[in-house]
Amino acid sequence: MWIEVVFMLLCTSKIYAQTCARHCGKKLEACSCHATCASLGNCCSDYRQFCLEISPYSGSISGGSDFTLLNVTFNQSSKLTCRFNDEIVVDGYVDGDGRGHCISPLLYETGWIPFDVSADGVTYNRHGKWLSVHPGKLSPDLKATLVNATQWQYYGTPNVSGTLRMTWNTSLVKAEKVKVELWGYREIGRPYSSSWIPEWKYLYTLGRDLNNSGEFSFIPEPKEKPVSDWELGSIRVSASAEPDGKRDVEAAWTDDHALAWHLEEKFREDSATWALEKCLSWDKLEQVLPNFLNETIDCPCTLAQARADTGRFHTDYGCDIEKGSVCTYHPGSVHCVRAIQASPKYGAGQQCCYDSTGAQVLTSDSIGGSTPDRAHDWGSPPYRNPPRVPGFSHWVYDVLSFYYCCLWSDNCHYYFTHRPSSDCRTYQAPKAGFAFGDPHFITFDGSNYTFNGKGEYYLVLAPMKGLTVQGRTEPVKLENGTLAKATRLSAVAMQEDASDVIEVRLTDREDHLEVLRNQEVLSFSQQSWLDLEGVFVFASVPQNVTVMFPTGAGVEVRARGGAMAMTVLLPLEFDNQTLGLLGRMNDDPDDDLVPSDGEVVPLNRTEAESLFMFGASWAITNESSLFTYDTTHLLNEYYFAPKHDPDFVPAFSVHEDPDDPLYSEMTEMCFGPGSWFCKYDTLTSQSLKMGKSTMISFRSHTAVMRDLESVVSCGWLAPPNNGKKEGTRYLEGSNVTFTCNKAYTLSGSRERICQGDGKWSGETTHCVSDNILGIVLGSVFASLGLIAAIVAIILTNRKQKRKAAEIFEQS
Ligand SMILES: *[C@@H]1O[C@H](CO)[C@@H](O)[C@H](O)[C@H]1NC(C)=O
Ligand SMILES: *[C@@H]1O[C@H](CO)[C@@H](O)[C@H](O)[C@H]1NC(C)=O
Ligand SMILES: *[C@@H]1O[C@H](CO)[C@@H](O)[C@H](O)[C@H]1NC(C)=O
Ligand SMILES: *[C@@H]1O[C@H](CO)[C@@H](O)[C@H](O)[C@H]1NC(C)=O
Ligand SMILES: *[C@@H]1O[C@H](CO)[C@@H](O)[C@H](O)[C@H]1NC(C)=O
Ligand SMILES: *[C@@H]1O[C@H](CO)[C@@H](O)[C@H](O)[C@H]1NC(C)=O
Ligand SMILES: *[C@@H]1O[C@H](CO)[C@@H](O)[C@H](O)[C@H]1NC(C)=O
Ligand SMILES: *[C@@H]1O[C@H](CO)[C@@H](O)[C@H](O)[C@H]1NC(C)=O
Ligand SMILES: *[C@@H]1O[C@H](CO)[C@@H](O)[C@H](O)[C@H]1NC(C)=O
Ligand SMILES: *[C@@H]1O[C@H](CO)[C@@H](O)[C@H](O)[C@H]1NC(C)=O
Ligand SMILES: *[C@@H]1O[C@H](CO)[C@@H](O)[C@H](O)[C@H]1NC(C)=O
Ligand SMILES: *[C@@H]1O[C@H](CO)[C@@H](O)[C@H](O)[C@H]1NC(C)=O
Ligand SMILES: [Ca+2]
Repeated sequence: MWIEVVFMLLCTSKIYAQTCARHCGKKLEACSCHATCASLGNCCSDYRQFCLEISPYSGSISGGSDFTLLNVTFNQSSKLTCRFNDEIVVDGYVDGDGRGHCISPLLYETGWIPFDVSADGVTYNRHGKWLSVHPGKLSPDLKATLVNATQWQYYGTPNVSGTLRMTWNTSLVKAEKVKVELWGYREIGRPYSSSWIPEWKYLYTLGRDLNNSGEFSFIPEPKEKPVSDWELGSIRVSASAEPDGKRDVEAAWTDDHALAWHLEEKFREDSATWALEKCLSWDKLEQVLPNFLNETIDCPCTLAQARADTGRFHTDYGCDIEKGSVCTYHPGSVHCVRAIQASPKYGAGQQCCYDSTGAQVLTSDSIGGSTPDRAHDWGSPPYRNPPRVPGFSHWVYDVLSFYYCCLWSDNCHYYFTHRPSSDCRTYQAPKAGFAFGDPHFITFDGSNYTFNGKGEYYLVLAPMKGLTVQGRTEPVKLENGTLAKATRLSAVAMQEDASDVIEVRLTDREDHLEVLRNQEVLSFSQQSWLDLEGVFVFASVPQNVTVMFPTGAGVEVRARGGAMAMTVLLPLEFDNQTLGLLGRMNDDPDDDLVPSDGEVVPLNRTEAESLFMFGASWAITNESSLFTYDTTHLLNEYYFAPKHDPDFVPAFSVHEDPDDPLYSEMTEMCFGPGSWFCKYDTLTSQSLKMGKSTMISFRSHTAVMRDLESVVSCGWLAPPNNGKKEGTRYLEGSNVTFTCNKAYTLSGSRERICQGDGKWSGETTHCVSDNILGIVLGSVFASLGLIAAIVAIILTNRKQKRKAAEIFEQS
């Protein structure tokens, strides 16, 4: 209550707006409350009307989740409806306790979708938001499962038949009797035009009046056209009482999948021929669709790079080394990543796969190679039009065709012609800036310093790129409760252009981070990945948070031993664009420390005070602050206090005293590179634990820097015609050797080595036939063949012309 009083009294618009925003769950400027003292009372008393809390707050993009409206009761005669995105109206109901429920609808987009609630079907006076999630990022408990996915995938191909089985968690459908329906997905209209739209259709019912036992088995029959033309879809389990094919009813959906099991009889008779025909027509289509390949980002050269460049690449859930994933579509690979951002014009995606030695796997060498995607699997804003529909579009343009060409028939070369792996010759690793411990800073250019100011500062300010990262420091508490003369990082807040503001802060629970979006705490209980406005956030455990922006900037936050460590990863496009505590990024460590208003401070440890002045100059203001001040402590210490506390004078140096009881353990623990930071932090905080976490953070940063080191790639080498090559690594020092088939002689280099300048040693390798006569005769026959072919073409052409003329005359 005291806080509300403070708000009333001070009536500062920023804090006021933040309060409203928190309550309304909207962006500051979109908040329906107005920033005046008079309306404050209104906002606070009836904000529940504006911002419904719901449970659960997220579900599949396919819809069908029943969610409860919390903190509001309805009477039984209410006719409840929910309206999503101002257009999709779904029925709700009031349960026995007077609590309202709605069912989430099918949405062709992911992220937060606003909805309004009406108790009379006319006035929509309550507002909330629903998080729509990509099926691949949804927890498996929230969907129906295809048991033995391989059997479903290949059903109807030679030797794959039998009974198909699926299961679901019965709590997903609150009904005794259920039915099982098949729904199909396709995209219609002219590609890359506004008529290109998604279509989602009820096809037929597989079973009805079944006990809701959580399990369904059936022996699928081949279907006839036109139903069998639906090759992609998903199975829905819903209450038997609902009419067939009714949209947006409570349901459990399976993952989208290729409907091998219901394709026409012809597929079962000869699946390879059927699939080849499909593969060829996809090949034709691809030839006329625009080429997106030069728009996608190049793959990292090594597995280490791919896993360290977390601002631009993220684990592909289908092939994840951490989960021991079987890489179904990428045999021979142990881990794949996807480019996080879709390409700007075409919404295309990039995927990069690596083998157990850490080398990239290329489609030109292996069926398990990395492949780019016409449609990014995760979709891309504005999402609702192909090829940007999350999940579905990717299936249509990149996955079904893989089934046709590679899985159901053996014609993968067609697929790889249009989806060749990117090599890594133009890949450039990002640069990393780092803040950790009692805060020490390692700039993007690798210089380091310690700054123990207390306040809120710009860590990165890159106005031309629209990126701001701010950090808050607070004094370290000693074990006996007094404050040390040192600070630690306790929160970071960031934004790029007009994105949602993301804040990550330490909480009272040790090593648990809290993430706020526009001043409101986010929950990661249902999924670890959130698609937000202009930013993605990933948090699989409470200690680790990754924030990813469209420019490719990434921020990694770690809670470790009571302190926060933070890495900012910036692509090279940020060169010359950054200022702030992490320095001016331009490959020159000597000019890193530019105060906000002045000349470069030379890095010189003996002048801790001038460093302190440098740090202080980067204090933010209340106007520029991205932070949330939602406790009296934060209000007093940071909002109504100088942003850089002039009264807080840290210890500029520490004294190592062999009589100190911590001394021996400390020297044992703090060794090697980074030991200075470890000792400093142990002594200022009088805590071995703090020193230890500093040491771990430093080593973790060193490992990331090593992983990001640039690697020279010479690019793929083709095997010679009539010969073979050995070796599929193309990085500096790699060695590729060539041999020729019998009756051919090798010319050029037998062995080529990738050199430091990115060029292969030696010369192009050829295999020359030993039988010169063979070549001469061969070419004679070839010429004869050519003449015959020309004659044949002329004849058929004539025939066709005649035929065309006949048809023309008839009409
Ligand atoms: C809303 O209801 C939930 C659960 O019933 C409760 O935990 C929460 O505190 C309530 N929120 C408000 C603002 O009353
Ligand atoms: C239910 O609500 C409506 C409108 O709010 C009201 O007119 C009606 O009297 C209420 N019925 C009961 C049983 O409370
Ligand atoms: C899955 O189905 C395939 C194809 O029918 C079969 O070969 C395999 O044994 C099945 N696996 C399991 C675990 O049942
Ligand atoms: C199917 O099974 C037969 C007999 O076991 C075998 O000869 C054939 O190779 C199998 N076909 C495929 C595609 O696995
Ligand atoms: C089914 O879902 C409920 C609620 O989400 C959960 O508590 C339960 O453990 C789940 N059961 C199974 C078998 O996964
Ligand atoms: C990609 O290629 C197309 C035509 O081939 C060209 O118009 C376009 O500028 C290229 N884009 C990039 C980013 O190189
Ligand atoms: C930090 O910078 C100092 C010079 O200011 C240098 O001697 C030291 O090696 C650097 N430490 C690390 C870990 O880079
Ligand atoms: C707390 O501990 C520090 C260092 O161990 C010491 O300097 C300080 O006097 C102590 N304060 C109290 C109140 O005991
Ligand atoms: C969290 O981050 C640390 C350090 O970067 C890493 O070692 C650890 O594996 C991460 N944990 C998870 C679950 O990703
Ligand atoms: C950064 O600025 C320096 C000096 O002004 C210039 O030489 C360099 O090319 C710039 N780098 C980029 C990437 O713009
Ligand atoms: C650091 O500053 C001190 C005092 O100004 C000066 O004597 C010393 O030479 C400087 N050291 C370096 C490496 O610039
Ligand atoms: C290249 O590989 C071949 C065969 O593995 C080996 O004999 C040769 O010594 C290698 N050359 C170099 C320079 O590593
Ligand atoms: Ca620099």
